[in-house]
Amino acid sequence: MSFQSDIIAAIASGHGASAIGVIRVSGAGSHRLALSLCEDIKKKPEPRKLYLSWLRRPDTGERLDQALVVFYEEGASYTGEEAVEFFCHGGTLVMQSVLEALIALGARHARAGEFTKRALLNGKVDLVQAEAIPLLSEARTTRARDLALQALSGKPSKEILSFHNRIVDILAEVEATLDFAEEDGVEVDIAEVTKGLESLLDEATRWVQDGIASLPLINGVRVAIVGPPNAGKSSLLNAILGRKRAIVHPEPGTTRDIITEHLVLSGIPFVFADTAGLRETSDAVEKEGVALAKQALSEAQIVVLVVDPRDTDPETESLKLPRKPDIIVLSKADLWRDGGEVNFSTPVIKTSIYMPETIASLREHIQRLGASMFSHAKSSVLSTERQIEACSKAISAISSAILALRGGEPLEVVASMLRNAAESTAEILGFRVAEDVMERIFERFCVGK
Ligand SMILES: Nc1nc2c(ncn2[C@@H]2O[C@H](COP(=O)(O)OP(=O)(O)O)[C@@H](O)[C@H]2O)c(=O)[nH]1
Ligand SMILES: [Mg+2]
Repeated sequence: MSFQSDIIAAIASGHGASAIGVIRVSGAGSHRLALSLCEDIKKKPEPRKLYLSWLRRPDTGERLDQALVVFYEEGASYTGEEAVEFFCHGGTLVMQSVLEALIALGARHARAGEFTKRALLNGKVDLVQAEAIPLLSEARTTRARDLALQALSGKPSKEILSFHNRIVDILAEVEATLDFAEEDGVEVDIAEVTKGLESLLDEATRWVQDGIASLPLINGVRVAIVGPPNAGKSSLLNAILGRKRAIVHPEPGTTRDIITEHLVLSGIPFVFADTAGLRETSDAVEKEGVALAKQALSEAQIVVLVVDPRDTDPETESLKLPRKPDIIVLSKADLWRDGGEVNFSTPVIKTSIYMPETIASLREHIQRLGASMFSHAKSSVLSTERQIEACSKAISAISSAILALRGGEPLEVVASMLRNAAESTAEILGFRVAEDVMERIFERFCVGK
């Protein structure tokens, strides 16, 4: 038996042995395809009911598992298509054999994210909701989970859609003035339009600010550990993590690649990056490492400069960096005596990997810094960098439209800027705008006549 339509199948639960493993099948014809594996379901199954059945490959007669099977009708599944889910025993071989049997029957392997992509195409979710799904499964903190759940709920999408509609309304007004320039009584109120756009601008600006403040709570606050070679950076990362992650060696220039590690400190996720020691070098690989270190430094939200005060003056070293460090660590404190207090505006912490209390105080300091930088982030309408970028494009288009209106530029110019703005907000939700704008304009057109 083979099925013509594009039925996709995949193991939907995590890898490795588990109590239960889920296999998802989606596409028109998936019920019939799945049923040909189910020995115990004789009649047409009712949707959304669990059926217990032995699974047997029809082509080889081989028994694969005893599973719970649920059937979803078109329009009432995750993807919006006719779909089936198998709750198998969670053995790797079991799940793999059931999947292979489905493939042999005519399904094909789903591509990454394809179920969600189909859900998007079938209007089950918009792009903001779709993007919340990986955020949710990757959430490391309750804050990240809350933001993802909020995005998934569709509430932010509604706000974005209403924002988009307000732009389209204003655009329609401007377009109407253009279309009926000769007729009486059709003229846009410039002051009113400008006011409307200004309030949109304020709102979008707030969204972007909240989004930027929230992203580190999802992706992790980036902490770059930088400093000269042999200062003890890798040892410090290991000590912070409480396990040996980075290679530590007395020879300078050991760390070349960036080593990143996630760590949650009191509910705030951090991504620590151990970097190659910053120095001039002729070694090609080390040079790459130094370039990567500089990049990590520029992308970091918190920069920790590590120096062994016996070798390096922290102040001079600090000045060499492209940006001021947030914390200066004077390392290997077990090997030196205090030579008087250092007087910096930057907080200075003395550490030794052999003095656990110094590491604890460094961790606490980093945690507090992260909390002070990002804890104010409230719930955010925007939850990914892509959404923030698209919203920023809308902001600049709206700003240009306001300037054009103030400068008395032709309405055609204003309209084209507003069209750009509407396209950017539509991009956040994942739909094309041209059609939509046309429809809205057409609606008005009819009413106006
Ligand atoms: N005594 C002492 N030695 C340390 C300390 N931290 C690092 N070292 C040593 O300093 C050398 C360089 O350390 P490493 O972490 O590789 O430095 P990096 O090049 O900055 O990453 C190694 O031999 C470490 O064992 C410390 O707190 N106390
Ligand atoms: Mg190192």
